[in-house]
Amino acid sequence: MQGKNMSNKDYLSAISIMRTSPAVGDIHDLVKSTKPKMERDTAEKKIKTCCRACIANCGVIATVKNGRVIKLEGNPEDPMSKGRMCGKGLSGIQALYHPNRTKYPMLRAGKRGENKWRRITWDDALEMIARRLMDAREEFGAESVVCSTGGGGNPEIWSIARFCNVFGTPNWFEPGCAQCYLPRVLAYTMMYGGSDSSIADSNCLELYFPEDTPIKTLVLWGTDPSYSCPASGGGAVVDLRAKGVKTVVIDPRFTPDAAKADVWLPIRPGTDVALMLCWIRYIIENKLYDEDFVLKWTNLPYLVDVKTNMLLRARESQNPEEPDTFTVWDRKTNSAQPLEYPWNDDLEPELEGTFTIDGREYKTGFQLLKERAEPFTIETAAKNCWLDADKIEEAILLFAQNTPSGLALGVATDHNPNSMQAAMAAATIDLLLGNVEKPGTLLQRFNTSGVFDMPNYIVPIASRMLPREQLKKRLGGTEYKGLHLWYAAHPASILDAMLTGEPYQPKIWIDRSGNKLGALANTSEWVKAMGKMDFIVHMYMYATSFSAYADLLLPAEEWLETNMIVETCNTLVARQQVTHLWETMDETLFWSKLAKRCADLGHENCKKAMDPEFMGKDLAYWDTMEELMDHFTGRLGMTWKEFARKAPFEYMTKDEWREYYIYRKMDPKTNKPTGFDTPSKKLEIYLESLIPLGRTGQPFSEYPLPPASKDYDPLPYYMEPFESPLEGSELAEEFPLVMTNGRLPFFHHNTLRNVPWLRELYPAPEIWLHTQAAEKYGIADKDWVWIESKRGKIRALAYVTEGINPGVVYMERFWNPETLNTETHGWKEMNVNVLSKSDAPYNDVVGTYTLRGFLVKVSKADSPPEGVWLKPEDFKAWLPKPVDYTEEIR
Ligand SMILES: Nc1nc2c(c(=O)[nH]1)N[C@H]1C(S)=C(S)[C@@H](COP(=O)(O)OP(=O)(O)OC[C@H]3O[C@@H](n4cnc5c(=O)[nH]c(N)nc54)[C@H](O)[C@@H]3O)O[C@H]1N2
Ligand SMILES: Nc1nc2c(c(=O)[nH]1)N[C@H]1C(S)=C(S)[C@@H](COP(=O)(O)OP(=O)(O)OC[C@H]3O[C@@H](n4cnc5c(=O)[nH]c(N)nc54)[C@H](O)[C@@H]3O)O[C@H]1N2
Ligand code: SF4
Ligand SMILES: [Mo]
Repeated sequence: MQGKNMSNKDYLSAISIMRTSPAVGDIHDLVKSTKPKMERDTAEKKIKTCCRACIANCGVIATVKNGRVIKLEGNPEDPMSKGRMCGKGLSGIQALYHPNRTKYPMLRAGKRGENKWRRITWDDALEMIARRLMDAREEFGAESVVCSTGGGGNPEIWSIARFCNVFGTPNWFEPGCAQCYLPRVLAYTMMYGGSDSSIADSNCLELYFPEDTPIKTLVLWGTDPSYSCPASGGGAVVDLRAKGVKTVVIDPRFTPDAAKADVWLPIRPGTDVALMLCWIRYIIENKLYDEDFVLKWTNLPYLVDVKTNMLLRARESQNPEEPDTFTVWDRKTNSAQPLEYPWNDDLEPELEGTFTIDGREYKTGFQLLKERAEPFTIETAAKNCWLDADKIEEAILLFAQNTPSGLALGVATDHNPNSMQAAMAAATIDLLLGNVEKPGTLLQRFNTSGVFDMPNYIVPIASRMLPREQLKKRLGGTEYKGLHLWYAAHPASILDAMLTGEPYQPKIWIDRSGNKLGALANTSEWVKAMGKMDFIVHMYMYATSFSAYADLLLPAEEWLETNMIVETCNTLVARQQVTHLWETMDETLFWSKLAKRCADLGHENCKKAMDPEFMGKDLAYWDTMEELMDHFTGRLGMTWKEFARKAPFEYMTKDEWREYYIYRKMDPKTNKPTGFDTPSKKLEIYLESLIPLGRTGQPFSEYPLPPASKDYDPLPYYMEPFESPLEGSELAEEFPLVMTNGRLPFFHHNTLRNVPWLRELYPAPEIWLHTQAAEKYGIADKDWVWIESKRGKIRALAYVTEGINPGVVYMERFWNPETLNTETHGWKEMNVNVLSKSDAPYNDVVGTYTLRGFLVKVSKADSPPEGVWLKPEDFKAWLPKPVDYTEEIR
């Protein structure tokens, strides 16, 4: 039978193992368990695990009685959270036993959006998905299958990339990636080769040792650890401040961290690179950088051909252990000279200058950086970024003179098209000061356990299995080659393809995350795009707005049901199944089972993925999570079970683990210092490697790819937000305010919006409005407000405050599970992503669109949106009902 003509029902009847289905039900009226109650051991057990209600992994002790989790508390053995937990983590029990959990695979029984579902077996569900995939592959090509996942920092993220590689589609994405963390990882990886500076992503590990870290100044740039990682990084910042560490906060809002800061710069959203270039200019002009370090350990003295933007090489290395030899301008001989790695005391390289060699013009990298920063004086930055000039100077001086210091860069700058340049500029600021691998600085390469092939990511991606011709079809993969670092496609290019059929039409969408309609920019367009799909699968813990438009729902495990190995500083932790409910499944296991089904249906690469010999270090697919875990714990000489019994434990002492100055260690193979993990072994502030990346995808893509439409720029540049509020902007006449977002301490992305005690604390999203703006638009505190952009209109509750830059408004993402069964499906009422912008311009290297820093207008509304819950008693319906069977694990 031809796939395109088949309905879900046809697919089900095509599956011979179809069982009689129970009655059709409402999405909230999921089938009650029929399993009998078991005899129970009534003793209380304490199980050491770790939380995953956000991307930190705080140590947890779970108390279990009768197979039920009855208490969660922090584990003081955890070196980062030190026994703290936040409200989201502590809500784990309400999330786990939520009455609306998706308990079994559920197939759509009515029309899309009608919300009628019937229970099917996992066997039937897998068979149906596999047949759909195989048919689509045959008819339209494997690239017509799009997969997506979620959760920024999800250690199982590669399980989806792996499945896509094995199945043959280049199209998987995450609403993070280009919008979260990838720009920072890419910049710090390419420029330094060690950790980046994101606190919320569990980096900046030096901060967790308040007892002896010498750090004196910490800059929190577009990050708010008090909300984004309260129990880990947020706690660390509190401990450091108590010890006298000074902080600078660069955030349009007076956040809890801003309230405690020594200097607060309430920046205009989207203008960070202008301010960063100003810091760079000031540091250079006032010689606040570490000159000796910059000369010896960065590539800034190397000569750059101004026509090609490439560094002048005296010799290309034939030995992979040795870097190329670059050229400097020697002051002593007034001539270009090769500089052998690492240094030559006989030379006196110029840091600044323009030179002519054989009629061609060359400049040092430093000279080019200086010229790039030249227009960004303190005064222009103050004007452009809506800041006070004196405060900017005070912040720079604190950072540059009260040292050691470090700049922690958050996700704010990943949320606009200037993303990659912001990460490059932030790294530059730290590196100019030599803030790297010294005690008291943030950029470090502390030791690791060696359990993982890639830090904290467990599933091998098997990238070689994606055929070259398929890789070339990756949507957005030619233009935004930075995405190949994570083997990912470009969300906005996927959206375009779904809507227009260009360059081809995606047909199937499998998503394993919360609510893409809350996370992706310009929600209404995504809803339209969903309408163009033949088949949509949603795997999650409960139904969300996304589920309303899906065809098949799969039950995912809550974190208290999952197993995972986690590395926290010098400690290894087991996130372990504390209980297991209904027929929920781990995402990683789902992809494994699906690959097996495709193999059974004759998919050659899926068959190969079952063969341990063929797969080698990419691992053959596993049948249980324990089998997968055993592989990695085997590296420590233990089974997963033994590991889980022992964890958490220190795999090396803290002092051994916290090793500084890795770059100076002698490499026995070359008898030279190890250097940094970059092609030149120097810090590549002049990021020449962006040029070959843009032209070929190397070193990240598996195969060379056609060039992007233009070369990427090796130095950071500033781009004014496309929707600019500055004078002369026509759009600003109608939409005068700049909208931005940031985290709330109550929810992780779109999760937990249905947890009674969290919604009681924060029933509806607030829009932060400056008192001046409130007065101008006739809005009082606690009024309902309409907020409108070019793309849509939503409501929120006014929070009128002095604590925000007067031209800026702020609101977090929100969706309303209580209106899931209405025609809004919960995404239309108060979701800031109805307003955000998914179309161009995009970041040139990674394709970032605009989640923060677009224009809106506000007006008073008469009432809240219909049907939303606001009173504490409303949320009672979501309290756990202790009737369902829960399985005892041990
Ligand atoms: N306007 C606006 N939009 C935004 C943002 C913003 O600030 N403003 N933020 C953006 C950012 S930074 C991001 S990252 C995206 C997030 O957007 P999504 O990634 O779509 O968000 P969720 O899926 O809700 O994220 C949580 C998911 O991760 C899963 N998860 C977490 N840990 C694990 C794990 O260990 N294993 C498995 N299998 N699953 C896990 C959770 O179950 C849940 O499904 O939203 C983006 N959208
Ligand atoms: N509670 C909770 N914790 C989370 C998450 C969650 O959803 N909820 N998500 C996790 C994920 S995936 C991520 S990426 C991290 C992110 O965590 P962080 O990196 O700490 O980032 P945010 O808290 O999103 O944003 C930081 C601050 O940026 C400010 N801001 C907004 N626009 C701008 C701007 O243009 N420039 C500057 N300089 N600042 C701006 C906001 O006001 C906000 O206070 O949090 C993680 N932790
Ligand atoms: S910060 Fe809160 S939600 Fe995140 S891992 Fe820690 S306890 Fe869990
Ligand atoms: Mo993120």
